[in-house]
Amino acid sequence: MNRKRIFSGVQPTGSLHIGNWLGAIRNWVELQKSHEAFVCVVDLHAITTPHNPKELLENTLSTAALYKACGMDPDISSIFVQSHVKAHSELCWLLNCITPLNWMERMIQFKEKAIKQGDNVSIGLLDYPVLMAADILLYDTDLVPVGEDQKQHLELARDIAQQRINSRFGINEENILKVPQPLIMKEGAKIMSLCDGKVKMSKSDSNENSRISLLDSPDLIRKKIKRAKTDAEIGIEFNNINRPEADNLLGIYSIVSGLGKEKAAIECGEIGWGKFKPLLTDALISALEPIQKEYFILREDNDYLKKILENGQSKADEVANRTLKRVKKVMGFLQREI
Ligand code: AQP
Repeated sequence: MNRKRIFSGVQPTGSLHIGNWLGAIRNWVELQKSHEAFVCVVDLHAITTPHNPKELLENTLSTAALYKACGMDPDISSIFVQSHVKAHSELCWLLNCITPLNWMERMIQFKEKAIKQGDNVSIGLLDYPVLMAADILLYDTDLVPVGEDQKQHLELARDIAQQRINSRFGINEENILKVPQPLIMKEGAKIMSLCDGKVKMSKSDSNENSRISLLDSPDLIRKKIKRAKTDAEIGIEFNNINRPEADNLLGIYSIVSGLGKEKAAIECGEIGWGKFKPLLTDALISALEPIQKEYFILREDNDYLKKILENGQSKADEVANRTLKRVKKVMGFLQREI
């Protein structure tokens, strides 16, 4: 039986944090057991805001190593670097030419990131969602596991596939591109900053204390959790709109402790922050320990890591080139035999 296919990726824009893990990678690890998974390090996306070349190189390798350390299995899933599969850039160009500009100007993430860039907004930043559409559509993806923040981009990918390719170029109502579905996980869908429970935890937040990175040492985790924003109430609870920090930190605890929401809410419902913070700290340190151990072993052997990425690339190339050929054919490009 054909397994349904998932596609996803993380930008190598910095050290991955627990939001990337709990909101994305952890779900891929579960999904790869029942789905065919294509996951890549989306390095082309990482240059849509100003970047440092040395950091891009290091972050690309560390992101790939973290995928594996978090449990992605290169024997059953394709793990690769986006820029190694040339079809991503080529399909992006084709889609650029048929996507209306006003669809792009509506994108919330563009507006938010553009404000931070001031006068230095690149065309790439505006084009980010079209590249993301190309990424997804190349693999005839059935499901895209994404955080809530990416829902609008996925909607755009669906509109491009359906309204701009299938409706315009499809012959005999046959779809050229598969229209993907979002897969938003309830738990961990949005992990918030440690400094403000209303703001998403993010790699690019200039305040390091706003996030727990997957490679933070136990001491650093302890310090960051100690400093995390709290309130004056006793009892750590979910769903109180006046207590976003309690909701966020209890949510993180419920996942990393393995207790789940119900049991975590009972355990922490009557304790104060002074008792809760050490519980959360210990649970985080224990959950990250095996990931960090495997990560540092992997980074000792960059050749092995590069081999994983090469194998992933060749599996990805095969599927992506087939889709690209199909799109080019219906758009009227002269086909080459080789
Ligand atoms: N805080 C979060 N909570 C839950 N999921 C999150 N994701 C990111 N932050 C959170 C999910 O991780 C995947 C990859 O994200 P990305 O790095 O490609 O882009 P991003 O969403 O822009 O992540 P950052 O950390 O905020 O990066 P920067 O600061 O570089 O922009 C996605 O599935 C995302 O939902």
